[in-house]
Amino acid sequence: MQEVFKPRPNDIMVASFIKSGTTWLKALTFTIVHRKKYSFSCHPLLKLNSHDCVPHIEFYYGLQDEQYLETLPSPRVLATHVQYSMLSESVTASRCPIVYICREPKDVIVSLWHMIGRSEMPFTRAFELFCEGRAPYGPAWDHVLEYYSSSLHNPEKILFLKYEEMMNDPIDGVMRLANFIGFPFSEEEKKTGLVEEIVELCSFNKLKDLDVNKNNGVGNVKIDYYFRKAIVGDWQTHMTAEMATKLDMITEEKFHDSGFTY
Ligand code: PAP
Repeated sequence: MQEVFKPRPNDIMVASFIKSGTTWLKALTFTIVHRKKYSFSCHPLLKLNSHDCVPHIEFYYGLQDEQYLETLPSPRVLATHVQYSMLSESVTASRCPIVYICREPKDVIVSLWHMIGRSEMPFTRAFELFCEGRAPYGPAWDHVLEYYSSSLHNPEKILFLKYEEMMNDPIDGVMRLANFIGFPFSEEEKKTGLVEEIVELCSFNKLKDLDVNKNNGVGNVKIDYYFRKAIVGDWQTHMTAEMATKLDMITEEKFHDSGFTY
């Protein structure tokens, strides 16, 4: 991917550490960008999982058809879980905007365990591995910090979003997102409630009950793992106070000098 992938200047890139709100951010970005193309009554998201609407670029090199990405019409909305420092210069130096979403790590590990670990190991073991930084795509904190500091250095290139803030005020989040990627809402669109409609279409409650998101699977992952609970603070049902304190201390130590907090 580093050697071959060449973004187009009008691509839009969704980036995240796993289990941090990728499915949601993909749905929102796709819907914002293509809002003039698709009506909401027969929208692609009603028939396709958002991972089918917005492909992860790294999965197409070596694993799936590399040419597929080339066949997509512009503007393409693409996604990646790859660390910022591992993206090629063709991506980081290109004009295409990157929208990153992060999530509180205690909720990330709970979500991750439900997706890939539950049948493999007890939660306590998955928690230990996560604390050691042993997770797909590396330690969560390094991932977040790379995108965070890059967003500070280059605020026009990277929009840094937090899952919890988006959950708290999705309307504001959607407007910031639309402005950043160059698809701002007109006054007319705002007046007619389009922003609210997009938030509703992409909401957890709407998407989780669709047949496509209940019955199918993406790769070898059951789709219900993409739509589990979507609760901020669900870690409280899985962790002891000691575990939470341990993870909080690691987070504090990792972010100590960065100015970043969740
Ligand atoms: P991925 O890395 O496998 O793509 P990702 O979409 O980043 O997963 O994260 C999944 C989490 O987002 C799930 O959280 P949970 O396990 O704590 O429940 C999932 O429920 C949540 N999620 C999925 N869709 C939405 C949505 N539309 N709004 C809010 N949260 C969502």
